[in-house]
Amino acid sequence: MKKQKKKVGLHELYQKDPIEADRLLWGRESDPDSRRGFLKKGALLAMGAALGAPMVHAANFPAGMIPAGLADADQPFQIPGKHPDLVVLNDRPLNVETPAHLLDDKITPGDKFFIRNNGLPPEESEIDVNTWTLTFEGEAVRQKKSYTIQELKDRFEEHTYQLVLECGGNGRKEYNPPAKGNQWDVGAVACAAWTGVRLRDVLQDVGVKSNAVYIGFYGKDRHVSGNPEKTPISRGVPIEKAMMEESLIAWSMNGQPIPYQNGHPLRLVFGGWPASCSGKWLTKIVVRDRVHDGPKMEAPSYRVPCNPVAPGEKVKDEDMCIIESMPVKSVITYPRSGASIKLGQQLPIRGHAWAGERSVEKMEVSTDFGATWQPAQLEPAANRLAWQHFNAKVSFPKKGYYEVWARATDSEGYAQPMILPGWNPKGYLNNACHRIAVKVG
Ligand SMILES: Nc1nc2c(c(=O)[nH]1)N[C@H]1C(S)=C(S)[C@@H](COP(=O)(O)O)O[C@H]1N2
Ligand SMILES: [Mo]
Repeated sequence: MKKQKKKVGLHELYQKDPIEADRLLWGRESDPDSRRGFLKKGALLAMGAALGAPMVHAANFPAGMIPAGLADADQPFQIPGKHPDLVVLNDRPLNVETPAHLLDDKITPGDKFFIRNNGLPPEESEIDVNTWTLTFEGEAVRQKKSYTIQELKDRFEEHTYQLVLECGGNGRKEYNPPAKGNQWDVGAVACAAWTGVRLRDVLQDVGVKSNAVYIGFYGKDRHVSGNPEKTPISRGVPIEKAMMEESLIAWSMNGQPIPYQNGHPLRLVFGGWPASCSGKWLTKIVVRDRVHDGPKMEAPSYRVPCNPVAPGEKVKDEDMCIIESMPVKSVITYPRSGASIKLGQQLPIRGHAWAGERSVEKMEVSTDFGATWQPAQLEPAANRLAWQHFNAKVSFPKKGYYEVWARATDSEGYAQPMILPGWNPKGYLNNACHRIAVKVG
């Protein structure tokens, strides 16, 4: 059976919030008070491309209105710069995942990189690479200090690492009883090559006191309520993780500026930890003398029961523990689920595996629902905290329906479970084996 994709249509998008819809689609800069707006050059080009011809009198076209040329076509809306087949789970805030077969690249390209926003990104007019500053403060810095992006580039050594970012809620849709939140399938994960400076080097320049326990981030995105006093998300990591070699303040993804929705012009990247730690549109880092307590640090956000619970059980906030390193996991990126082959043909299988702070030691595939497993070839990681690629060839004894399951085992001997792992109230950390359907005819 083919999975039902949720696509948000243009009309639905404009009905909810016409101004935000304009912004999403065209990057229209609008003044929320007068509800008027104008389109920037890039937006005009995008609009022209969608309409099949440039809109000559665009300056007179009212904000918040669907061009008739698009309103007739009942097409789903597309996010500028993103692949049209990404799946939109929510449009306010924007939450978009990548179907497994689109994760086939060894390094995830920007247009296929998932989006998980907790609030509304800064307006593009608020993003000026030349004046953007990152400020360090908090109980455990020797002095408050700010850097422009150029200063970061000039003063510190540049590093590039391939790092896996996976949302803590990736795989949530399988949990039963269901957990509230984005019903991610398997595609809230990606591994790109990130370039920037080590957070450690900058922290050392700022001067960190011995009482430092945690860092926290602040970004330039706004709360969905529109209340400027509210912060959509401010999470962080323990100082030990902040000081790791691969922990970056990045300005580039795959040699390009970071895509707008993924945190342009500056973000944190902490490979192997819930991606919620990796602050986008980064403007401030606080060095704390305690566990950071910004929005979505506190229970039950990004926490799981400290001890296993029965499905559906209520868990007290004080019994919820912060998620740190993510568990071992893999995804089959070829073929796409639903593939058909002829009897006698071998089917090539490929995908990626990752294991939080650990490495993947072994990769296996099964075509008989886990009764027997055959080893897959597993490549070493490009660097620590990057995902590893695997491939295998499988064959089938007779015509019929099969599933290919993939199972990774990490360097400590922990393997992915074949069925759902421990239920938890917020539906985090589902690392069950990925499976695809195959018909042999
Ligand atoms: N400023 C800011 N940083 C943020 C978020 C956000 O909403 N605002 N979302 C976090 C969450 S929950 C995830 S999973 C990752 C997603 O990164 P991506 O959108 O680049 O895939 O960013 C994290 N950093
Ligand atoms: Mo997330």
